[in-house]
Amino acid sequence: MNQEQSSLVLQSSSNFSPPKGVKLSYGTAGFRADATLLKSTVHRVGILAALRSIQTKSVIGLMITASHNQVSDNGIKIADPNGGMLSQLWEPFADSLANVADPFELVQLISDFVSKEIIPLDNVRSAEILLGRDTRPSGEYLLEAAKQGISSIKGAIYHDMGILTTPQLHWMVRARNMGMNSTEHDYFQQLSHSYRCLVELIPDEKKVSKSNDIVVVDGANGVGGDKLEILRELCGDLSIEVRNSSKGEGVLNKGVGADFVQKEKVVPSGFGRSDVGLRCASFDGDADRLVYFLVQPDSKLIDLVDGDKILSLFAHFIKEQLDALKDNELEKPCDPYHPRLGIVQTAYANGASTAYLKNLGLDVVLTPTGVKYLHEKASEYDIGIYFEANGHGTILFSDTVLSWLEDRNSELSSACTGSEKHKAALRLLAVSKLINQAVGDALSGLLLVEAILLHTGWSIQKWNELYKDLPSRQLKVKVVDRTAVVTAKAETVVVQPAGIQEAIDTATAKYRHGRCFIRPSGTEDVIRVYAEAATQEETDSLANSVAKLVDQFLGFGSSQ
Ligand code: G16
Repeated sequence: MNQEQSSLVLQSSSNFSPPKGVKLSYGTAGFRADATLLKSTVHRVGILAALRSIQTKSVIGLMITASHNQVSDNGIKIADPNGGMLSQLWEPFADSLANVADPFELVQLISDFVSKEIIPLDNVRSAEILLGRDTRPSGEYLLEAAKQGISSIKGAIYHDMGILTTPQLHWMVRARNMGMNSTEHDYFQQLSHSYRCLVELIPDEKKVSKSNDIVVVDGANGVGGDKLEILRELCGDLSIEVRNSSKGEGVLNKGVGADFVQKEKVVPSGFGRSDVGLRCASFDGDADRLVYFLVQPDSKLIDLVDGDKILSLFAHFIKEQLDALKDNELEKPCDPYHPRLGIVQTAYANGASTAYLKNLGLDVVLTPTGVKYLHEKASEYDIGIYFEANGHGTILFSDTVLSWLEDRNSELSSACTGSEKHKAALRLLAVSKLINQAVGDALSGLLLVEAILLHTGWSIQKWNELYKDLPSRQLKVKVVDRTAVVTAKAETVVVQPAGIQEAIDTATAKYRHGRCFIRPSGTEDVIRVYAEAATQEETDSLANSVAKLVDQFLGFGSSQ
């Protein structure tokens, strides 16, 4: 790194000293902490994004958001050239960058990394970063910090895309790097067009009047509801009522939103007795998660239709289309290519969902929590469907399967246009355009769920009956140092601290159909506890007893 560049970084960084006595780490989805601690981290991630852009000769995205966390938190997510999360190979650099205190050491760290990665800093033609933020008030000053970080690398420029959902920004980055139209308007056009395409492909006999069939959406008091209102106008007769948009009085994620609904299994603010029987859905704070729910007759509790159920609905639909496309043995020549359909879940997946998917004959694999892991695994299939129970997921289509579908489409449109086989190819092509190929996206997920429900003629109740969830419970335990917990086997086993896994096993063995695991959260300063058992009472009892163990081994002893 030459003298001029070193001085630029040094000068810019002098306005952004890291907070003393705080260690920040790149977690499940980037950096996340109380917003007041993050200025220097965001500034430095601006530098990192510029370097990544130079190295990959591509556009990179930075999204200022803390997603499902409380409004006083904030964070930063980094979108790589393909629109996915930052390459895991760069995470150690991100960690060191966030924590180095001395400005000269910071310059040295960057200089060493630039040499190691052979990043041509002296000859920067273009480095381009797209910036987005959610509705948090702290987003404004953090965005400014990111801008200054980017500008401290010579030749790097940014485009401020304004307030967006996280998946919109990831989509834009991917589209830009693929040379496609990439504005927010293009995003809305692509989603609404492919949704309408799917609806037009519904067989006439299945088309029923749905004029009073409404979906009521909780926008978590964040950006998602606002964007959905725009999208709704482009989707024809899709009837959507948005509540808890960012324009109301409510606080972001407080008593509302996908994380609240999924974890607490109670009705979010703004919903109640008049919603009993209606199809309801919830987004999280940056609209990368989607869950559905039904308000129970007591108007307080809900029947949760979570990410696992969305995954099952998608898997059922995709498999149906692939089956329709199979040539029967009498057809000559018989197409030898069969796309591999794979399902990716985490340990949080309800046991009943995994059993259902395996029963459909599907290949199901588990990864650790975090879209970065699920996405990577899903991309190994021709069509990979991944979902976390919390509602974060999408469907990935490989280039091979897309060109096969295009070929089948042209072949079938001349031979047997309008046949079910032809429509199956068209439906899969429409799904590949509707569902976000970069990251889980509540807006595109909602449109696909709605299109599939129309296609099948299923109510939410019928969809919910695909399988019956095993009772489950999730708890959070505040501990002294959550990094003391180290897990293995896709987070199903704790290897550190010694002895705790044996204690968890002993507790679990006392319950019928008991299953329990713990893991450190990568977005909040807590240990998460997940339990399943034969009844809700037994599940709650198991979760509580393991939470006590966590507290005894690692906590403040508050539950003793
Ligand atoms: C992020 C990740 C998700 C993960 C969630 C919770 O979601 O993108 O993959 O499931 O955090 O992670 P943890 O249990 O480690 O706190 P979001 O929507 O908060 O960005």
